[in-house]
Amino acid sequence: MGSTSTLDAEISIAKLVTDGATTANPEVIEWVTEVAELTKPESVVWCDGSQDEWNRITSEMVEAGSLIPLNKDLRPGSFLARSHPGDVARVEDRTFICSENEADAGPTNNWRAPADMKAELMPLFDGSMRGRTMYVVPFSMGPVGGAITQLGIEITDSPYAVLNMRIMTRMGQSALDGITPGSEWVRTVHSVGAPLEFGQDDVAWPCNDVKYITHFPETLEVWSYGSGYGGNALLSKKCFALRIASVMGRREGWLAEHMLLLKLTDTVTDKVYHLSAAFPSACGKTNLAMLQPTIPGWKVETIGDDIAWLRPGKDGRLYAINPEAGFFGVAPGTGEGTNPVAMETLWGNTVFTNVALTDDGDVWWEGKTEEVPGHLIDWQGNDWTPDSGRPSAHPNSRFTVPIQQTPTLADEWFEQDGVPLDAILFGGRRATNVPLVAQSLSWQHGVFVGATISSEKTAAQEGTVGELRRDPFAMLPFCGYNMADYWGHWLEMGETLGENAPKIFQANSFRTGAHGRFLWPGFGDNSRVIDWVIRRVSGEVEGRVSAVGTLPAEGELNLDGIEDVRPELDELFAIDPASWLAECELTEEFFAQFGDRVPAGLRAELAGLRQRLSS
Ligand code: OXD
Ligand code: MN
Repeated sequence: MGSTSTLDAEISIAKLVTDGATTANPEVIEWVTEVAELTKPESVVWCDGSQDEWNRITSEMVEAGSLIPLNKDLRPGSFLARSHPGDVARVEDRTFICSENEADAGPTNNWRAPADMKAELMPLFDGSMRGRTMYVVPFSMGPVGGAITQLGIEITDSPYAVLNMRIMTRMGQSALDGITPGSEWVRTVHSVGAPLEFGQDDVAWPCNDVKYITHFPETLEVWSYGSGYGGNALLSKKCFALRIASVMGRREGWLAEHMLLLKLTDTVTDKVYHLSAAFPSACGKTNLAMLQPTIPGWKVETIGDDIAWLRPGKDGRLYAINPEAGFFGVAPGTGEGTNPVAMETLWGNTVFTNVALTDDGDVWWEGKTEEVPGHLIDWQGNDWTPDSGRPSAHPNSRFTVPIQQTPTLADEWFEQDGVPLDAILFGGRRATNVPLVAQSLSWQHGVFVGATISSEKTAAQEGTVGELRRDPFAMLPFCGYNMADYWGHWLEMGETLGENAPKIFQANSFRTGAHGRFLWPGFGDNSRVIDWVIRRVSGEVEGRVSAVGTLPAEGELNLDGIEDVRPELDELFAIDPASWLAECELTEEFFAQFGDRVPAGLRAELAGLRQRLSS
């Protein structure tokens, strides 16, 4: 009797999957059926990415109290979501790389054996979608059919995740049609872990105290449980486009990077250049992605703000795409003064999460405007006034917005096979040592520079102020395999590219002088740094060689209009051998945790740096 009803239930779940299926690919149907049989949803929806679907899901969520529609005159087509207060950010301590061998995950990742992790996860996913709709979300990272593009499917029980995936990826039927029998694609499963048993009422933001963000690089799978938030739930982003893709890239000879991507046009010669840049969080990455130059002669256009995939093209150069289709940006600190382009981008069609609500049905966050509203509803739904003594928006509150709304979007975002890269920039937030800009002495030296990126801890972070936090290639939480092997892969890419390799630079606009005063104005004036970088690439300027790289020679950095910075130049570019040598000790300690997997080339670079500093 019992086994007959189990069989009946399985048949009806399989029927739920096949009834609405919009593909005939048996591999997809089989996988979706397996996940449905495990998670036991009430219904299954195959998403097509259409406007109708968007309208239907947003209406259902508004009806259910999970989305607040914003004032249609002020912010058309836009919504506010408020998360559970315990589900507001990525959970790095619950993020796991489940490679067969622990050493392949490396010392900077949490590791679990794949079989052990599956054994731990399956009971949690068993019935986790009861009473909910299971959405099947096919998506393309990059233009469908492009040379660098990859495809995936996210199964999720979160309609909030579906809406965000529609903004962040090319989601829908054409992606699904690209997944053909035998082709490679990434399988991702997401459940908020909040089944609705026996018709129980839902809450506005379902999630679970228990969270798992797990990656299976050998089988190209992601399983995420318990969180509805950002990088934990939009599995195309950090999970696929960085952690899984970095492993695919190593296997197949390309790179998945935590980099923004810019198009730069010299308006005098019309010559076009492309630059990608890796920055740890809180180092002005979004502002640089939407840079408004303060010097004439350059048009700067946005291709990407967070992730770039880089692959050698037929001509031997390194080509780049932004695999994403939207921005999932941090709201606080984004304002008319700091990033007018982002503010214009957010005119409508935006999902806001954990920002404050104004009395006229618009959104606000700290830094949006200089004038602070007299009354708001804060991110937790409570009344707020300027003397409440707490921020109105969560510090990690976000906007999700289609990239195509960016006024500075480059046509090259649509480019099927990507753009050729001329320069790669590594940034950090360093009060000391690191000069405003330096070109690496070779590709190998550039990889050493990327591998040793660091930021000084600020008062907002745990640990001692001034202590260095290493964030190699800004990939510390995002590299899906052993970080030392990743450096090795970068070195191999350099060998493949040879003379065609982009030039590598390091930049730091956070150097301070006496009393912690910033020496460089930053923001739009970073166009002056980029101007020098490109003039180095084109061979227009010579630079001067120093122990840590090639610096701008006297007069090469364009300071027109900010002549008051001139007296700071010595300090901005000062290289103090003693403190650099002390930093080399720390680099040696940092490398030591990777044991003999550190490529010999990087050890040679450390030795070379010490020698140059001592001579
Ligand atoms: C992001 C991050 O959200 O890097 O982009 O954490
Ligand atoms: Mn990021």
